[in-house]
Amino acid sequence: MTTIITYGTFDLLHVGHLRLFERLKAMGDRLVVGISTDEFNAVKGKKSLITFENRVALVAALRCVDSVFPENSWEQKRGDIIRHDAQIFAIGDDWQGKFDELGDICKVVYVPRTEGVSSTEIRRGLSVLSSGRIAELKQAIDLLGSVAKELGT
Ligand code: C2G
Repeated sequence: MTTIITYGTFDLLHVGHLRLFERLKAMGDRLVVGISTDEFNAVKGKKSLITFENRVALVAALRCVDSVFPENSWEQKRGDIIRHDAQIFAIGDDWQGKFDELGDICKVVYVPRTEGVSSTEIRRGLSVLSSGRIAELKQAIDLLGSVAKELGT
C-alpha cells in the first residue's frame, strides 16, 4: 500500500488543485492531504476567501482524496509522514527543493503546477464583480451615455 502525502491551502478549489490530486493519487494507492488552517495561512502570509471548514469539506469530497487533516505548522510534516505511513511526499514545483530534507524518511516529488489557473487570479476576477465595482462601472457607463448625448453622437 503506497501512501502519498501533500499539503496546501486549496482556496477556491480549482482544476489546478484537482489535477495535482489526481496525479498524486496515480503514484500509489492512498492520498492524504494536509489543509492549512486559517491560522497557519496567516503564518504563510495568506488569507483565503473560503473558510478552513469549507476548504476541508471540498477537498475531502474529491474521489481521489482518501483523507484530510489540518496543517497547523511548517514543522509537522515529518510526524505526519510517519503517522500516515506515507512513502511519498509530493507537492507542486513552486516548492522545488524546499522539502528535500524529508528525503531520509520518504520519497520527495515536485510535480509541475497547472499553468493558467490560480486562486489569486480567480480572486482578482471575483473582485471586479464585487457589488461596489459594479455600481462604479454602472456610474461610468451612465456618465459616458450622457456625454455621448451632449455631443449628439
Ligand atoms: N497548484 C498547482 N497548480 C496550480 C495551483 C496550485 O499544481 N495552478 C498546487 C501547488 O503547487 C501546491 C498545491 O496546489 O502543491 C496547493 O497550492 P496552494 O493552495 O497555493 O498551497 P500552498 O500555499 O502552496 O501551501 O506546507 C506546504 C504549504 O501548505 C503549501
